[in-house]
Amino acid sequence: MKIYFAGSIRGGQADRRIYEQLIKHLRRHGEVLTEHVADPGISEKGEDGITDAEIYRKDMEWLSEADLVVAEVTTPSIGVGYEIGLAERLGKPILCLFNNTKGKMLSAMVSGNPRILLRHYTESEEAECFIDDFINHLSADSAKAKATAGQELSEA
Ligand code: 6K6
Repeated sequence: MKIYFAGSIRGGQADRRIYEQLIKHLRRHGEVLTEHVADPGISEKGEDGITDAEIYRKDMEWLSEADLVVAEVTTPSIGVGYEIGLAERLGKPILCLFNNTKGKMLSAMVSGNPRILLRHYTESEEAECFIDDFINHLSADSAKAKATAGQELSEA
């Protein structure tokens, strides 16, 4: 399973530690394509010779190949909002996690979107349970769809 994790970088890295924990947890379910989001030096890394155009191209490639998207949306970020919008357009299952304890307001473009599964949490352990539920339901749905398709083929 390929997982695209989105979290604020230039929007602010106040929640970087929580991204680190969530990414570590997501690794139990599959390959996290975007582990660098929790990298402490990431906002300065563009200076290593990787251009913004290359970052954009690579991230769009990863988003296209991802099976699902988990976005931590507590710190508002243009990049994360863009990724969520594109993931929706590509038909990817999306879980957004919002930390209630930080005194932030969530954009209505996330909270009002019926195609996004939004979960509010207070502790990272709670967010991890939401991740497990989200991924386990998706896996169960896909197993059911495969079984139905197999049955239809054998009846044809
Ligand atoms: C690493 C190597 C070279 O440059 C870097 C640093 N920049 C980024 N690397 C990878 N993905 C990025 C980078 N900047 C933004 N993103 C993507 O946008 C991530 O997937 C995040 O989910 C999202 C963050 O957007 P902003 O607007 O908060 O930066």
